[in-house]
Amino acid sequence: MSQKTYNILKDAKSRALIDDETYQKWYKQSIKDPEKFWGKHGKRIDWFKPYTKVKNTSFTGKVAIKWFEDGLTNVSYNCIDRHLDKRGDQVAIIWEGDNPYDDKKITYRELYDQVCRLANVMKSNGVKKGDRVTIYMPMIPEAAYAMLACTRIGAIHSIVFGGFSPDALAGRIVDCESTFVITADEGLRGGKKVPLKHNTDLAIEIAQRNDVTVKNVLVVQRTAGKVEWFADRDIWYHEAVAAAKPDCKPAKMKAEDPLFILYTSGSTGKPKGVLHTTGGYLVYASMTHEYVFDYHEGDIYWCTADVGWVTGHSYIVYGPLANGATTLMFEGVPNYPSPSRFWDVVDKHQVNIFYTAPTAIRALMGAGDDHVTKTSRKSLRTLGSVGEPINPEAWEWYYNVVGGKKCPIVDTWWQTETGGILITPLPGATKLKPGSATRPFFGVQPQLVDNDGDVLAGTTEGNLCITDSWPGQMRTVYGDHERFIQTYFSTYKGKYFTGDGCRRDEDGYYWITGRVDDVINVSGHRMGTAEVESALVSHDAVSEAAVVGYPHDVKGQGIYCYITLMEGQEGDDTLRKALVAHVRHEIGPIASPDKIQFSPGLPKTRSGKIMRRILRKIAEDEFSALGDTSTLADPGVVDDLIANRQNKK
Ligand code: 6R9
Repeated sequence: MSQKTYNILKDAKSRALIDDETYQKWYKQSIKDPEKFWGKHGKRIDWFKPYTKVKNTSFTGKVAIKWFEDGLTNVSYNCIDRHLDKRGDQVAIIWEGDNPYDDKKITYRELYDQVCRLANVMKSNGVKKGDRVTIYMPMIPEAAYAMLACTRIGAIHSIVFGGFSPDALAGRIVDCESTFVITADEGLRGGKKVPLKHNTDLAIEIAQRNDVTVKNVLVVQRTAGKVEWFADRDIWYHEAVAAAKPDCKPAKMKAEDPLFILYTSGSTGKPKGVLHTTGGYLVYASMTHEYVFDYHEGDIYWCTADVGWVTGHSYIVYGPLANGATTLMFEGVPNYPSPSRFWDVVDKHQVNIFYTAPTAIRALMGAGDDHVTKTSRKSLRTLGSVGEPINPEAWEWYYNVVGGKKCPIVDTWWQTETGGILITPLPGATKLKPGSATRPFFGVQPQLVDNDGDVLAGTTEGNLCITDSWPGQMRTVYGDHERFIQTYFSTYKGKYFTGDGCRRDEDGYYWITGRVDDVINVSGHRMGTAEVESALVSHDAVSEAAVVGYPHDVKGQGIYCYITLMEGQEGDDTLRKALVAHVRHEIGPIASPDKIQFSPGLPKTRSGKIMRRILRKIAEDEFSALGDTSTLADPGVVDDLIANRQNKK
C-alpha cells in the first residue's frame, strides 16, 4: 500500500474554488444543519416555483426520500434556456467522432433548437409526461438531445448502453414498459460498426412476446448503413426534426417527479431500474461537477464515459450543462487509431479537465509512455478517475506521465444509486494519496460497520454505509419499492449500504477496497455474477454454473466461470468458444467470460450453497489459503478444481 502523500495544492490553491479551510467549514455546516446548507445550495439551479421544504428523508420503515419537494423546475431549462442570454453562442458540446477527422461544435443556442424540435417530435407522436423512453444510442450529440428532450416534456428516459445485446435491451424495455425507442442505424467505435437498429428490431420482437408494444422507433442516421424499415413504426430522426417547430415550452416538473431510470446490476436477480428524480439530482450533479473538478467558467471539460452509464448522465450531460460548461463527447475508444488518441484530443480541443476510468489508464500505460509524451497536454489542469479502485501504479503513471506532476487527480467514488460523487478529493483542498478516494463530499456521512452492523471507529476496515440522505440519492427501484428497501436498507437497518468494502486510515481518508457482494467490476462495468450464471445455464450443454471475479491486469477484474455440464457433454475448447458466444449474445460483449473451467462438481455446503469463497481463491490461484473446507459436502471436489484451474501463474 502506497503511503506517499502528494501535496500539490500550491498551484491549485491560488485559483481553486475550495481550499481546505472552506472544505472543513462547509462540511461541518452541511452535517450540522443539512436543511440550511442544502436550502442555500439548492438555489444553484433555477426554480419556476421556489421550494420551501428542503429535506424530508427517512432510511427506516418504508424509506422515503424527498428533497425540495414543493419546488417546480425543469432540467432542460436549467441545462439550456437559462444560459441563452449570457452564453447562447458559447459551445455547449464538442463532439469528437470515432474518426479523428470527424468533429462538430454545438452552441447553447443550437442545443436549444435541437432539443426543442426533438421534444416536439416526441410530443406529436404521443409521448407524454411520465412515459418511459428508451435510448439506445452511440456517443453522438443526438444522445444528449434525446435525454434533454425527454426532460423538457417530463418523459422518463432509460438509456441502455449500446454494447448490450437485443435480449438485454428487451428486458429493460419490458421492465419499464417503454413504448418509444430512440436509436441510430449503426454505431461506430474503433472503426467497427455496431448494428443498433437491427438489435432494436430484435429487442422489440422479444418485448412484444412479453406483451410490451413499442409504438415508435426514432432512428438517427449515423453511418447510412442498410437497415430494415417498418414504415408504420419507424421514423427517421432527421426528417422528423427538420419538420418540427423550433420552440417547445419546458414542462413544470415537481422536484420529485422522475427524471430517469438506469438499469444496474446487483448481487441477485435481474438488473434493477435505479430511479432518479428531478430537483435534488440536478442540484447534486451540478454542484459536484463544479467543486470536484474545480470547474471554472470557460473551461473545456471532457469525461470519456459513455452516456449509457451513470457517469455519462451526471458528468457528460447534466452536471456540466447545468453549469453552462463546454462538455466534450467522444464517440470512439482510447486506442483508435492509436494509443495517443486521448492526448491528441486533449491537445486538439485544449481540454482543461479530463475524467476517465482506471481500466483505460492501465491499458494506455501498457502501450508505453511515448504515446503520451509526444503530445503536449499543456492545457490539462485537473485529472479524474472513476469506476473502480485505481491501483497506485496506475495512479502514479496518470499523475507523473499524463499530468506531468502538475495536475491533481480526483479519485471519485460513487455509484449509479448515488447519482453523483460521494467520496473524493477537491483539487485545491485535499492532499492526495494514490489509491484513496480521500474524504466525503459536503453532506455525505460515511460509516464503516462490521458484518454484524456494529459501527467501527477510527483507523479500521469494514462495510461502507452512508447514514443520512444527500440530494442526488436514488429514490426507488422502478416499480419495486420493496426491492429498494431490501437491497439497500435492510442489511444494516436505517443505513444505506453501498455494497463496497472500505478502509479508513489515520488521516480519516477512505480507501475503497471493492465490492463485498456478488457484484464484479470488469473494466469499470458493474456486473452481477448471477446474471452471467443465468446466461450460462440457459445454454443446452450447461447444468450448473458459478461465476466469480479474479484480478486482471487491465480490466481490474476478469470473469471466471466454473461449469458443470449436462450428461454426455464434452468440455473442450469448441464448447468454451460456444459458451463465450452465448453469453455475448445473451448480455453483450462486456460480459464475455475470460476463463471457463469445466468441473464435474462445485464445492457446496451440506445445505447446497455454493462456496464462492473457495471458487474465488482458486480463480486467483491462491488455493494454498483456502481456509476452512470442513463444511463442504464433498471435499474431494476441491482437489479436482485445483488440478484443472485455468489461471495458473
Ligand atoms: C460511478 C460508477 C459503482 C461501483 C462502486 C464501486 C466501484 C466506482 C470507484 C469505485 C473505487 C472509485 N467504484 N468508483 N471503486 N474507487 N473511485 O462507477 O457507478 O457503475 O454503479 O459502479 O463501482 O465498487 O460500488 P457504477
